[in-house]
Amino acid sequence: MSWLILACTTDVQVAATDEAQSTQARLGLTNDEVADILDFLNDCEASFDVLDTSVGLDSDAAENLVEHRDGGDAKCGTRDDDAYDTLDEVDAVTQVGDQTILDILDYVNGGADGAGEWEGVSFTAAQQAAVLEIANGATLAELDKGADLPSDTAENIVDARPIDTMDALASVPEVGESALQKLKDYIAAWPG
Ligand SMILES: [Ca+2]
Ligand SMILES: [Ca+2]
Repeated sequence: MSWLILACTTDVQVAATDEAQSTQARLGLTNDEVADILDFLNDCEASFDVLDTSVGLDSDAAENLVEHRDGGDAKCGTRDDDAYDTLDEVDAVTQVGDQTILDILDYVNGGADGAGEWEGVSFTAAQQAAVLEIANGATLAELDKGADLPSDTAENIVDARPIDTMDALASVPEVGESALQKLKDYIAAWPG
């Protein structure tokens, strides 16, 4: 019986620690990273469209984040705004989870020099532009044979046009790490 009591006690302690730990500590973020996230979210430029489309957040999370910041008048930059003072305040917004915060961080980091990572494949700003050009301008044969994509992946890319952002490209069905890597490798060879 004693082992059971011990196990229960341990569980309670773990739960209590999780509860007390800040979101920042739990995700292992630096103070600079947290400051960047808060600055980004508190800026009126971070509209629903930016959060939903550019950052690629779940639309409910994007809507709730903007609503919280903008306050009752639903306008950013007015007196009733409720700025995000801590990462815990961000985390407490409905539908916002760890992945939401990490997605925002990715976006904020990418914004610094224009580089970014999608499905684990990193792209410089120039590579992003080139890959989007290919995604929008290459023929089906070029995508299929030239870039060596599976034919259904190539067809999905053509069907999804226009593809305006890397997030949009990464969210095309069948486009994952392998396809993005192949498109990246195809930059130098694409005749377009
Ligand atoms: Ca307001
Ligand atoms: Ca606040």
